[in-house]
Amino acid sequence: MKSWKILSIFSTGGLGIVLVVSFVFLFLFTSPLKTSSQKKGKSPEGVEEIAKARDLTPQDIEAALKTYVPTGKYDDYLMFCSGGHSGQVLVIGLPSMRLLKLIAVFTPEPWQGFGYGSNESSDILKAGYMPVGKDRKLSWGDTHHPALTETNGDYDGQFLFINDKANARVAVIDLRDFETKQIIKTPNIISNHGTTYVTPNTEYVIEGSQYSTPLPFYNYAPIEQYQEKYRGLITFHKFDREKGRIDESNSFQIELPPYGQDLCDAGKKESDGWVFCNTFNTEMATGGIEQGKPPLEAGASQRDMDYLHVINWKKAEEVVKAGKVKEISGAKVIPLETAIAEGILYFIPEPKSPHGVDVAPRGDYIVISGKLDTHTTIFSFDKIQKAIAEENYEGKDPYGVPILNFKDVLVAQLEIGLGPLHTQFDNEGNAYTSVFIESTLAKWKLGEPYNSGDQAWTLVEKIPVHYNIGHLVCAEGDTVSPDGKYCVALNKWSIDRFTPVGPLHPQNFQLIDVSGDKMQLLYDMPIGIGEPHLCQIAKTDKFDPWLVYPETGFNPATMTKNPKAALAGKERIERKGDTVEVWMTAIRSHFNPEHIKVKEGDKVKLNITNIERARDATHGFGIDGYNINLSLEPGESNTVEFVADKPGVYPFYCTEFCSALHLEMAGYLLVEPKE
Ligand code: RUQ
Ligand code: CUA
Repeated sequence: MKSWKILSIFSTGGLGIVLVVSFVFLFLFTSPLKTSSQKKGKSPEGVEEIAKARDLTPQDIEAALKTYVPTGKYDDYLMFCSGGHSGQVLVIGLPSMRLLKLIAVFTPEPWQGFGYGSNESSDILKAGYMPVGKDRKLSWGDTHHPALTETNGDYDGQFLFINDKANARVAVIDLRDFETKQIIKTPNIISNHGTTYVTPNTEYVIEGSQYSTPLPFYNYAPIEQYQEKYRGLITFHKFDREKGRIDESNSFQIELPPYGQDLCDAGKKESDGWVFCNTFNTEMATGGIEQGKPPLEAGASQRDMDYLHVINWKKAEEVVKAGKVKEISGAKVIPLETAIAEGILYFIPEPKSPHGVDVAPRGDYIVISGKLDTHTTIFSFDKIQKAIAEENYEGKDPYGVPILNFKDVLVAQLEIGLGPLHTQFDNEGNAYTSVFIESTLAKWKLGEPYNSGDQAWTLVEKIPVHYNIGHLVCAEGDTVSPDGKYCVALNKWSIDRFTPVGPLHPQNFQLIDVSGDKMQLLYDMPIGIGEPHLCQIAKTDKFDPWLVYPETGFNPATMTKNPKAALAGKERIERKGDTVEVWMTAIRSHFNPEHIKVKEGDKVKLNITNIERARDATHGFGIDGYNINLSLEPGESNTVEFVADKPGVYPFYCTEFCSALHLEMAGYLLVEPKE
């Protein structure tokens, strides 16, 4: 009995309970210094006794109090994180750091029934396949950068975008039901990285390419012709907020030199209308280590400076409207010469293999960090505008793009540590930069008008993080009105932070309280899913998700009521030739109908509706042996089509533990042999 109890605690309780229980046991059996209650064989009682028993410092206790969210209470913030190679998005509550949801995006996901059988979610996935041959199927994605929709530069909680670096795709998630609605395979590029970022009113979703390839799509050119034939591209995906979809017919691309375009950020407030993108490899190295050439990493790191791309997207929009574009693979592309001639593209030298570029809350400063540098470098938008107006260039790059004078647009360079990457902001004029090589988080002060006098452009504090911090994210820290309060260090390595689980270690998200004078590390969250990159944190009250679908028979793929949905009292099976169409309802604890009789070779079309209105009363629908698997949330209608190509008897059942008689929620697909 006793061991059963312990087992059930382990299987149903949270990590916290497991830790408490294991510690108490460890303590009881190993500690020579037993407290009074333990001597009597009891667990430690009271804060002091527990703290002593668990060897907790006052700081640990403070951290625990700051992150604990009691049962039934909600988190203050939602954090949306890329799920890396899982091709998914993770939704995490702050400050508890509890994983609330995993959103299926680029990869089939069984629990949500995303991408199984032939139905609408599979069609969403399919729309993102590579347009070669017979649509090359893609069953993974490498998500990097989520972006919440913005209104006036602030998160509005309506939609979320995320990219797939591996195949140059962008997805749209609707935050009414937290489900993926659209996947776009971007024309003319095969990899991306500087995406997704949105303009301040989500006019466009910005996507920079990364590894240059020949234009157009799938064109071949020998690597020796890299400089002439290979190109970078930036895509502006037009977002139609009414429809909740990217509108490809109003999207456009700009041709760029074959430099490794990296991350981007949209200007805001005074710099609205502009986009800034980093590059590395302006050397245009292509590697070739096997031929005794320097490896790509060495070739791409020879020059002291690469080029920050400064792009006037409002101008580009006009140029597209005026028709000064080439059509390549169905996309409108502004040629490089046109971008230069029309004043759309400028370069600024930026130090040492830059990575992050981040625009300050007022849109006035652009912060750049060089991966091989010890500084972050800050440019002024005003100075950039002045230099452009005065045509004050230090020269042109080999493709004719004007290069502004570094010194003329520079405001400050701050020594913050080796390997700075990304920067976020708070509500008190502070910036926070992740320092990868050093494994620290650096807090520093922006200059006028955020801070004045000796305060301006000063390093305030650094704290160690564990380990190899990539991105960091602060509460609403890339908007026009950051919240401060929390930052999360998104660490690539965890090394010794967690109980070992084999050579592939979890990553480590570290929650940091930035509200006081000193930064305080509050919580380590192991991430054992994919390799997350960026997250965004938004106040919970920005979201207003549905708790059940608004009408019975609702189709999440179209976000409207499906006129053909199966409804209560209208369940039936109809045959037309060799097609059998079924209208089925699901409610605790039965499907109706329960027998589906077809003939071998029949096409089966199944319309199923969950007719429950109760919150959380989800039913699943799986047909054994047919790889069919749906999740039906209350009100949801879904369809699935398949060919009954194998005779036999196939049970179908509800895959969610929905009720006491959940096991009885089942039926049979009976496939009669032809003869
Ligand atoms: S980046 S490696 Cu966002 Cu620092 Cu993708
Ligand atoms: Cu419905 Cu289990």
